[in-house]
Amino acid sequence: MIWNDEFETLPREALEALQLKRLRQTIERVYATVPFYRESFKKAGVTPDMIKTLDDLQRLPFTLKQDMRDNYPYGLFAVPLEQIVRIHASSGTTGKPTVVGYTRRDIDMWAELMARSFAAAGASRGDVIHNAYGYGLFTGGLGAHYGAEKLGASVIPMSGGNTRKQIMIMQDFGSTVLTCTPSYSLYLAEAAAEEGIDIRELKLRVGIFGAEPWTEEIRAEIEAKLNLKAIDIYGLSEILGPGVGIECYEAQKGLHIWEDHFIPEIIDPDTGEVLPAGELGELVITTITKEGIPMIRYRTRDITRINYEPCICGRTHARLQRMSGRSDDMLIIRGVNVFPSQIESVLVNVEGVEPHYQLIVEREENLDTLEVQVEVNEATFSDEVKVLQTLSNRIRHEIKDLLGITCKVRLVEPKSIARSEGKAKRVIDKRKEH
Ligand code: DLL
Repeated sequence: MIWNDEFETLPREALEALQLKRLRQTIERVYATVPFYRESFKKAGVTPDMIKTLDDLQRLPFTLKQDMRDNYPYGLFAVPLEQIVRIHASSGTTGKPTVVGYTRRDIDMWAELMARSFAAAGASRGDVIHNAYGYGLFTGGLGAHYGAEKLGASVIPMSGGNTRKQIMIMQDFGSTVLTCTPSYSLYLAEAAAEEGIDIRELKLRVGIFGAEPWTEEIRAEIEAKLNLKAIDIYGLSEILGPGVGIECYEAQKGLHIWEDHFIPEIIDPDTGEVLPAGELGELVITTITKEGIPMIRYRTRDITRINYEPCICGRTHARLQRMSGRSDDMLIIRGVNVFPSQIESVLVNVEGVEPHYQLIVEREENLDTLEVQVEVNEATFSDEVKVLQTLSNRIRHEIKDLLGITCKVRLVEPKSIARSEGKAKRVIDKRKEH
């Protein structure tokens, strides 16, 4: 269902005119209120009056996560703290978190975009939305919560964790929509089975999964195991939180990025050059309606491509291909670029193993080594050693065929790899510890 016909189906020309108007207002505002932007624009020799077309955006410098860290905690805010009604932060793996602030209007806009996203995913009032994204500094929980209320659905604010209780509540309260990370949805299915409950029999019909990379293969697995339609949702705290983009129920092919609020660009991560539509590169986003912390050409590090072709759902907003990972998650193993998602797509197609895996990277005598640890299912686990040997050889060969690298494959016991209640940790790179 289309939530807001006025904006979601705007013809391209009108959409771009709106973007330009909002972009110019944003640039003027940040130039006047945020010293960081004024300085960086000056260094690039740009003043707000020079932004006359959407292409002029390319004259502006990028904003990096490091710039947020350098201005920790409130340095990039464009309004005084009295106007900020909510603060979130993303947990950096190293150092201080990045802090974001929302004005009252930002919160309303976010709720609106999340309601829009829920509607695009096929949810509506009357749905019981089981929200298992974590509540707290992480944007997932509250972001989805406000959107679900705005939609008019009944939201269950579960947050992450307490997995058994989640299953009981889903069963007793008749949850119809599940929101959590894709990895947690599989954990829920597994935990339900342990309780003797067939999760496929519950009322769940749609799952809205994001916050971590996942593959088409995992989608198929989730849809089969939970008996629902799995929709991909994208977002990041620096830009908004969940609801920057979402797949539509009709096509399930690419995430519509809400272009009346965000301008996407795809760049070559090495040169910073803007790439033509359809090419794979790093996503850069400019916010054009945010008040608290507007972001100009923010380098997301997420790798995708953009598609402006019309979609069968009728929305005119461009679509981003499913994220293939983050450029900073990309492993370089003996000079070969490897995304964890590439290994995942091999594993998910192998009979006998489960989609629970971890990649351990080490350096031995100056040589990178990769060990793929993957769980086998109960039936395979009790097979003879010879069968297991054949299975691990097969995985090793398939990875070699796809990526050209030799790795070690270790089949591990069912349920021995730690389950996550939020974002799954797939890579342990021990090289960084030395
Ligand atoms: O993960 C916001 C969110 C919450 C999105 C709930 C979707 C659902 P951060 O913690 O700041 O915010 O992490 C943002 O997570 O730059 C991507 O690398 C990754 N990510 C988010 N959604 C997807 C997705 C939230 N659908 C970072 N596919 C982003 C792949 C995703 N990666």
